[in-house]
Amino acid sequence: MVFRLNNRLLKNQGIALIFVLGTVAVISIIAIEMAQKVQMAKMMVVERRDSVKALELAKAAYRWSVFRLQMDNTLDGVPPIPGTNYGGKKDDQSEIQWTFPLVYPFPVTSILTPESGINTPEDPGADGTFSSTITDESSKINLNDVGSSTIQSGTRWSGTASVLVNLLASPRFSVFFSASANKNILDIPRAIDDWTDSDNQVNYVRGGDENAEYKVENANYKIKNGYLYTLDEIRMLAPMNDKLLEELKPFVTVYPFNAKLPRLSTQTIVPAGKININTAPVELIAALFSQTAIASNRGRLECAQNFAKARMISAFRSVKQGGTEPNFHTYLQKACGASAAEGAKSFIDDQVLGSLDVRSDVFRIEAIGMAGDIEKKIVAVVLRSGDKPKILYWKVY
Ligand SMILES: [Ca+2]
Ligand SMILES: [Ca+2]
Repeated sequence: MVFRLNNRLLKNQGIALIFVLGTVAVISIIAIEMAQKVQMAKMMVVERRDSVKALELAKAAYRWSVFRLQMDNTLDGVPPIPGTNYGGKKDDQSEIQWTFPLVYPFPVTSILTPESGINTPEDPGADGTFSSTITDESSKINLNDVGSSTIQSGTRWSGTASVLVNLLASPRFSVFFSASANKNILDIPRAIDDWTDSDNQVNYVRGGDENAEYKVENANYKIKNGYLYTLDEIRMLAPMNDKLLEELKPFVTVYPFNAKLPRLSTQTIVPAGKININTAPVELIAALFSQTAIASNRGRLECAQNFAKARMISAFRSVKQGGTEPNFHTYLQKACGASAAEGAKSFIDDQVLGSLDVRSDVFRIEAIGMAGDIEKKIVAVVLRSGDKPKILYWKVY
């Protein structure tokens, strides 16, 4: 009997112990979970704080970049100083401060030693950092200016379209348009032309449905009939492919354009963007020259290379004949053997001349803010005009 009682007592005690242990385990799990939640909440607060900070820093970097561009504009108001690179409205890569990346905190040089008496902060980047770069979009071909207008005798291509065709005819792109590839260089401007104009008729044959080629893959496909908003959009053009797009990217842009004005193929194209001869890549300069004036690819490239050397010493101040020296026309006559004789073929077609400039108006700003482990990036494209820049594109990453 006693034994049986003891046995039951032991059993009860065992059950109690299991209860206690069970409770302890449950409490421990709750405690650990609570601690984890608190930790996570803390991390989220820090992350949110850093995220806000990083975005504000990126915005500050953007504002700084805009300020630099405006400052450059003000400096352009100073009259040109003859024989020097100073003053006057022009933009070139060697002179202008916006071509250098900007960072914050500003670099502290080693001359600030303890002996100098100036206190340098222990960790200047502790409160976050930013960096920004400005690149020139006016050094490129604006694809939204590529198009044709119907005139009585046929089709007239815009100057910008001619430059694109010349570029595509250069050796760099020959692989894409060989006879075996069964591709015609003109397919590209033709496709852009009908993509952006408001009608549904194929312009170069003056008839037929623009969508016909696209409907082969998708019966319901309708092309945009509006301006290109991004570069990647041109991948959707029927004659475009990934490799050609990558090869083209350094030379082309879609800015600026005015989405409010639909493009009518019956009207002559007035280019919304101008190519800056002081900053355009050498291959693009070569594509400006008329193929009838300099017949060989080699001749065009050599002339462009010489011009690129000349603009490094002194930025060009005007494009058309008779403009302020250094002048593009004078240079081409001297350096590229253009005949000065009456009736001689002009080096650059009039249409193309109308889409050239010596300064830049459109810039891409990449502004990055960093705080803690968080990085925020703003990519913006701005049109520098008047007092306030016009934002053409804005995206936060
Ligand atoms: Ca169209
Ligand atoms: Ca059309």
